[in-house]
Amino acid sequence: MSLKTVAALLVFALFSFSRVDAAYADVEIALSYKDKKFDPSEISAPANTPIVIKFKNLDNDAMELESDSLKIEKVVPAGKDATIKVKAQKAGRYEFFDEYNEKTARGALVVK
Ligand SMILES: [Cu+2]
Repeated sequence: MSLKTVAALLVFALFSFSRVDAAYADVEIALSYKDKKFDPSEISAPANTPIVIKFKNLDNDAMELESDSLKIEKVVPAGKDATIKVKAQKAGRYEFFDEYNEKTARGALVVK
């Protein structure tokens, strides 16, 4: 291969990778927790797209963000942030909760 061919292939490869990256870009969702409630209590995301939840625990107590269907289990101390990665999901409604206040502190991710 000539140097020109190698250069052309490299450029092509770089282009292909960046296109793949763009197609699978994560979606970022802000979610916070205060006074034992999620804010907002319902978040939404597109189907088949990896999700990054930028979470803030603004409460005075530690909490444990948990979801069986989304396979999340994360203790977040009072006043701390957490970045939570969720795999791409099919359309549906996925509940999450604070395990320390499971009955009242509930929210849902709606994927469509
Ligand atoms: Cu747990």
